[in-house]
Amino acid sequence: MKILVTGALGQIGSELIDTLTDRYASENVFATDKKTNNQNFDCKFEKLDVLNYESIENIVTENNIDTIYHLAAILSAVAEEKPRLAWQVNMEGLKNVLEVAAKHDCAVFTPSSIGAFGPNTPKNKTPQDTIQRPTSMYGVTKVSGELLCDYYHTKFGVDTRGLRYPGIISNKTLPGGGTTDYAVEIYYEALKNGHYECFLEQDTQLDMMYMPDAIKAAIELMETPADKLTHRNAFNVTSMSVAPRDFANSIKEYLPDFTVEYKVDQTKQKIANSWPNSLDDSAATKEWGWEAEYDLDSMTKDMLDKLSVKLGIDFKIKE
Ligand code: NAD
Ligand code: AKB
Repeated sequence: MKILVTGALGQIGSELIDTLTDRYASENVFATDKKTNNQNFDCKFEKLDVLNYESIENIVTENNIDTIYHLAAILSAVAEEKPRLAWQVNMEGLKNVLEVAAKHDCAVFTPSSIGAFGPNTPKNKTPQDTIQRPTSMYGVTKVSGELLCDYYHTKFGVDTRGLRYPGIISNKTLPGGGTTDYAVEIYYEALKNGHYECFLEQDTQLDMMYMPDAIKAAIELMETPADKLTHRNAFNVTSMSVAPRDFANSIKEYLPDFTVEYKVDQTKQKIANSWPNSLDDSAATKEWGWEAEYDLDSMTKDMLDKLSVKLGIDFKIKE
């Protein structure tokens, strides 16, 4: 397997690269991003703008790439500020990757999101196949991307696969401008300042997942034999359905003096309100054995442990 990753310096890419190089060997992984800042991957890295078709094609042909993890994208909050840019990067970028994949016989992994659902989607236990009429530009690009990936599979035979990721929590790279970013920031601020100003209302219920589960899901899906898959683009996956208040309470178990204030950002709240409360991920379980490892408490312990080391803060979990 020879793997190209786009958007590799982002929240997911920066951790996916480490797993891919461990699993498939450094010489088989090629990391790229539009940015070039201080990456220290154990594999080749090159600057690549996914809006440049020729550059993608050159990397694919020169390195015999057969699998592309396409992560370059504009996330929901930034997309709402810059909708034209979001359409361009999320749709043109994806189309370029799919075209190269069709021409050079590459498999493609593209994340979708809970953002691919909208206000008239069933809110609780949102089914795999249901109404998708998102109202944010991010959601418009995500549902269009799912359809485009399906199209390239049925029309051109490209092995496209995807996951509808929930909000992802991690401790290596900060998130890139989404509606669920609060769920990462809250851990940093709890350790640094003992206080967090949350931009969503305390009872805004959304699906979330810890990064190790997000990476595991991507790799497991890509390694599943094709004949097992009915829903390629894209599978509902989730680990927990939680609100800011739940994160606050989970952190207080280990930092009892932690406080949270709610200063709502109306744009982000509106996006969050249009997304499901909880996903039904049984199709992923049935078709390729998906199962999350982390729940809120085990994630909180690991986040506080790892972040305290990273931030140089004297803190130990008391069991
Ligand atoms: P991120 O914003 O952290 O990283 C995206 C990366 O793409 C950045 O490093 C950025 O420099 C790069 N990029 C932007 N424009 C580019 C371009 N034109 N060419 C090349 N690179 C470009 O995003 P992420 O959280 O790592 O998300 C990766 C994918 O997963 C996206 O499709 C996102 O929609 C999806 N997703 C993420 C989450 C989450 O919570 N992180 C949840 C659901 C879905
Ligand atoms: C965002 O908030 O934009 C992402 C997502 C859930 O797609 N984290």
